[in-house]
Amino acid sequence: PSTIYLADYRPPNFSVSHVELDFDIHPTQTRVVSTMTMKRHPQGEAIIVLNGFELTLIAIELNGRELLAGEYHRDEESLSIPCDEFDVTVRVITEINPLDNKALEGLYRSASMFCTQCEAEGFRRISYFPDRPDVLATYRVRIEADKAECPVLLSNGNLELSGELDNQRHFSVWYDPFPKPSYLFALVAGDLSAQSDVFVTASGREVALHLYVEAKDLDKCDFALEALKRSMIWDEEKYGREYDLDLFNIVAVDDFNMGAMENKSLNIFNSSCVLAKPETTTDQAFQRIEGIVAHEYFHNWSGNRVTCRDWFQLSLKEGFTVYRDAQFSADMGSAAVKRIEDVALLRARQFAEDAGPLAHPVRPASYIEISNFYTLTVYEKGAEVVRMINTLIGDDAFRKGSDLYFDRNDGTAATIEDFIAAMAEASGRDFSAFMSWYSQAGTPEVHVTERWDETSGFYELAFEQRLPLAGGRENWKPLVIPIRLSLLGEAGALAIQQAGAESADNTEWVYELDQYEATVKFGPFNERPVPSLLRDFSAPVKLVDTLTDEQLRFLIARDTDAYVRWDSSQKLLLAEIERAKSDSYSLCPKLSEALAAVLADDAADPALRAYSLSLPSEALLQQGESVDPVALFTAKDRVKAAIATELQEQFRTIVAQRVSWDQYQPSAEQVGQRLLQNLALDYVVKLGECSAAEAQFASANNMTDQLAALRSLFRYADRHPMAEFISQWAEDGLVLNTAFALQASARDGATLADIQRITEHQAFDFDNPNKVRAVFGSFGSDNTPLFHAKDGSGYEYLGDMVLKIDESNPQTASRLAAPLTRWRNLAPAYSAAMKAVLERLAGCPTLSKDLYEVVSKSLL
Ligand code: B3K
Ligand code: ZN
Repeated sequence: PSTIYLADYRPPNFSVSHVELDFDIHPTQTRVVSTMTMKRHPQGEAIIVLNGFELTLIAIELNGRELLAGEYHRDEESLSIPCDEFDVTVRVITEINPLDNKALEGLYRSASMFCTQCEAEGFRRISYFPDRPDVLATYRVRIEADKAECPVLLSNGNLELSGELDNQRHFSVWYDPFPKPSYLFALVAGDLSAQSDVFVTASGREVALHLYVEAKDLDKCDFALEALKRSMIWDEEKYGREYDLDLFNIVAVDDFNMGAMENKSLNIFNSSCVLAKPETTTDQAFQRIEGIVAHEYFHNWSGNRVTCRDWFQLSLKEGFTVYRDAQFSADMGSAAVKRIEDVALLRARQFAEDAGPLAHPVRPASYIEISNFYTLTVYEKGAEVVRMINTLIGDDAFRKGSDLYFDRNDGTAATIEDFIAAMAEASGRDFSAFMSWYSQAGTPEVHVTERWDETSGFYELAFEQRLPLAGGRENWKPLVIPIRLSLLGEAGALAIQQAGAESADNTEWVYELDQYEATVKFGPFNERPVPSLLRDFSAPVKLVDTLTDEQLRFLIARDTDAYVRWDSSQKLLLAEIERAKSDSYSLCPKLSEALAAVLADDAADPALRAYSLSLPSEALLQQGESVDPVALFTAKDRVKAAIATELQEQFRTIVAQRVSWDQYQPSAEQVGQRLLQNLALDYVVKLGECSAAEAQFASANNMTDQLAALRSLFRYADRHPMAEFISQWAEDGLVLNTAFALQASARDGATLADIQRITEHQAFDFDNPNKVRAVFGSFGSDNTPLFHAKDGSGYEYLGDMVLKIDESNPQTASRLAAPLTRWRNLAPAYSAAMKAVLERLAGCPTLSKDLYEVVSKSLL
């Protein structure tokens, strides 16, 4: 497989201004006729290059004349036509087989419906086309299908025409007036029911909203439609972005590689990311659904109206849109809670990616398969970079910059430079040094040391940034790192005499570290301050400080920044897990006191209290060198048991006084309360006390409480109601997936045969990404004892499954392989066994491009 480089970007020879697409849909033989109005670029070469993959070519015409075999060149992935004219019409007739398409890219069948997924390069599986995001065309799409099988026929834009045909067939014609790249094309045909609503935009445009689902799911539509309307209002108010068509459709699909897709006016969603009702959907899923609905909607501007010049610019739309959806979720619920959840994810998973063999910059310089670059780095770190821009220039300039970016680039395919230029112009700030955030991979460390001079009262903070990769400073430029900070005294935050200190009383300041080393002097003070650093997690860095346990406990108790309070408790818990590797471990009494105080603080947000008492994830623990995952797992379990024992009275009280609501709402208030109650329940079950959990399992009126009870019992008790749960929800595929995931993460005494048994359940399906991820994704990342079994059998098993899935669905396979790429971080015994599996995969002659890239780069 060949490598594509950013540095090689060239505009296309010919672009397409308009395309007429005609689909004659039959399950195994769908005919696609594409008529493209093309124009040669002034500097373009005299050759039309079209991409195409696994297509049956029936005929090709240039300006109305059918081309003979010698008049064009065709290989596995493209078709090119020498052509020295400037304005041409190209017509291509191809045939495809949606039923056999298990890669779930291009046009495929999911249950009884036909649907498409084109980002990034799926359109080339539908027809020959310049399948690149810098070719923007208007589309008219005619769909013809069997009327009984596919009563609903949808594509982008507005419905122009529909009608009946002979042979029980019918058709509809759609026209999308907004020029778009092929990756935003969509088509859906099937037997679907819709729940509908209306939204009136700020300027008075009435937009019809439809959520299309299978009839059995009609009772799971309310929440997503409400979330959509909230997103539409929010984007008008916060970013001045109004919706631009009279129609907005969402379709729920069971077989989908990702969460959802922002096709112009026809968003297609993985059903797990849109269908919801209290009985079957957890609080976390409700919040995820709200965030994803918003994310896809926000793409209408950040992605669709302004798209990306090439796939290296992916973070231009994804980083910005993730930042926008995070701001939205913060506004809809608790900003502090949302921030902590995002930081926890970034640290656990993006930091690991950034330290592993597949580390890449937010704007990668090269790729083999672009699907492998829809990563936490491009999305989540990309969003952190946009957040830093906002922090550095302030809210007003950020909004001005955003307006300028949309105005100036509307209807075009832009680059990250275009985004930064707008932000620079709106703020008057020079971003040249900042740009290294886009080109340097790895998580920087910021080392900070304090110096306190008792006699003068001056207090200094010395900062040093260390960049992560080998090669030293000559290969790296220092980054611009905004460090939001306060200095805390006995009576609260001290006034900081620094220019630009942010808050009205000068107690908070954003320090910009833009050198390798720098020292800042504060004071004089008449007491020694405790520093509160990187408040609200103001930059995606690892802060390495020398704070004592006592200072950390002070921050837990006294800081006003929720992130710093949480982070301080996580630091103490991490240190505690380290200590718990020793058999003679016992819980540090001072930590126990600090945690007890957090738990008892009724004035604080219950969600924040719950997160402060949640142990760091295994993904976080397993970062570092020569890691022994099983030893860490055991140590974490000891800490958990010790906390359960020490704080048992408090946990029991919370469980006994549990609040429940007749009217379930996924509101911040209820979600926080359930989080805390279910955390307490989990600790109580850890002590071996099961009755409260059993009662909760049986009587819960919502999935959050039912699943929480099941999870604790399943993990820590011998008798658990898993079988009951599975039979209760036998008809609900999405709930069964959560049961599969929980079973696959079983830790005590489970065997590989148990995992295999899950895949023999009748509801399991190797072709369905949600099910495959539920079982093998959970196995690889949540089942430490079995996956990291000393004999290497867990690695072998995941390797086998990845190979099996790669035969039909390379995108999903290559993602599932991620846990196998971390061998370099592991202690020698684990490392050798994991590497052996990778080498076996590497030796497979049939690997997809996707999996080849992941495996080969992991072994480099
Ligand atoms: N843009 C899509 C991702 C498509 C991924 C294709 N491999 C979803 C999103 O980020 O909104
Ligand atoms: Zn996105």
